[in-house]
Amino acid sequence: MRVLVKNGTIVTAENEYKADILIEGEKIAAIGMHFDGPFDREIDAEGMYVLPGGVDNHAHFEALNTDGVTTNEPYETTWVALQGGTTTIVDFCTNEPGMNLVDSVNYRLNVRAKGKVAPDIALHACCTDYTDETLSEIPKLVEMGVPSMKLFMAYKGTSLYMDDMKLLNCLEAAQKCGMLMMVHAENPDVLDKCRNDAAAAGHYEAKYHYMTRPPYGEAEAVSRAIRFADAVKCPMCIVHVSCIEAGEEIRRARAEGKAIIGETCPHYLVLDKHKMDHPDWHVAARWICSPALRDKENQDYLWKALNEDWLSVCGSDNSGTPQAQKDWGWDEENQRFDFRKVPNGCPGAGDRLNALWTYGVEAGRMTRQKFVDVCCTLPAKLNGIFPRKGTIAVGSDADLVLFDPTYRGTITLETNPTGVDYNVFEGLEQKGRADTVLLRGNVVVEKGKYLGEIKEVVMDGITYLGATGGQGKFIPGKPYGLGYDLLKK
Ligand code: DUC
Ligand code: ZN
Ligand code: ZN
Repeated sequence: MRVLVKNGTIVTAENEYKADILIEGEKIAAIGMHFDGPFDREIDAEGMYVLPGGVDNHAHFEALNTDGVTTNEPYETTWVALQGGTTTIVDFCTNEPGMNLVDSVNYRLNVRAKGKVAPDIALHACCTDYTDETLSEIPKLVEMGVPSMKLFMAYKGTSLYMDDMKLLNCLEAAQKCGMLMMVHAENPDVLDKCRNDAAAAGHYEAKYHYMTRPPYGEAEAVSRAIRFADAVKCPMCIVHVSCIEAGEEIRRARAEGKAIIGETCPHYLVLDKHKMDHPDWHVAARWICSPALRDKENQDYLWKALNEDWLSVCGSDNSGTPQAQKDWGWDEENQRFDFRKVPNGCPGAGDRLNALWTYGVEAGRMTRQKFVDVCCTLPAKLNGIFPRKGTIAVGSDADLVLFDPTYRGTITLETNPTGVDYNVFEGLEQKGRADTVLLRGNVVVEKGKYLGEIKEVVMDGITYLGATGGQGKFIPGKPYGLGYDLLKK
């Protein structure tokens, strides 16, 4: 197939210019003007910005909770990411019950996700069951194209929790083979103390979720993680940074030349904690995620941090927990809602670009170049999939978003599907949207709609809005990504 995308304005992390893009097969063959036909297809991008396909650094599909139950939407729902302009998700592969990480990666790619993923998919390992084998698995994961791993400093008392010794051991092993370490940084004892105190005082409403996850608990864990990473000289990504206190730790570390990358998420940039004050607990539970949504005052800071690059990437942290599972918050025995029983996480892969464009670019808080950098280019560099992904260049995969800056709308579940039965951004104004999306040269979204067949998919007795025939490919990541470049400075 020879496809010409013509008359658009190409936007990359460094540049913006009018040019046509010639696609041959799955790759960008040339960028320029006056290409000779014939073409199998010509796509007119007049009035559109032509952006690299989005790369989502942080997606959870079919994630397992501590009992090995999936509390996240199935892979068939990943079409919502494509519809929102994200052509590659970097998904987390947790341990399957009783399986090591290497086998879990194989199981995820060959069983769970096989033939179901709509965008392309890269993987982070996510150690949720540290065993004697874990450290020797780290170089094997890297060889398999999984050059990053997440560890949880929170959730003490569960298999997710990594104490400081395990964390240090993993950092040492990762540093030897070019793996990036990622951490969920919250101090578990701070959380447990606050949560126990709230329950003892009879406080179980959703708002106690944010009241018992104080910013200092996040900041303390961020600061400890940074010290460990720096001591071992292992680059680290602090994921889902939600507040000023945690961001300041990262700003200082980067100013000192430490190889630390910060990630924040759209929900921290545009939503605040009062969403959880909703009088109906079913509704309030939708915004229970970790770290918690914060006071509005944090938002300006997070935008500034992205702009000035002490937070570098914006991942969705898509955790589409359906309402039926949010409703696990109902404590039948005591006949009351209990915020501690609600699975943590919000869906957001579909609205990541919409939120960043509307409240970043359109609001004058970031340039289009910066938008591309935080949503596409830096996440690809971080995960070792650049320049195949994350930019518009000759030889890169032809993942393109024709972004219509004139679109105006209001976010609703119908217009902005999430795969589950609610949208946490419901009611927000939206300016601009992905009009047409190409994945490796194939048009998969037109006029803002995914072209595949949408159908109901049932997983664990819950119905989701899925799509058939996932065309997504596994994109193996290379080790020694962006974090290691910082280390050399
Ligand atoms: N951490 C995440 O990254 N996502 C959902 C829940 C959590 O604790
Ligand atoms: Zn986390
Ligand atoms: Zn996450």
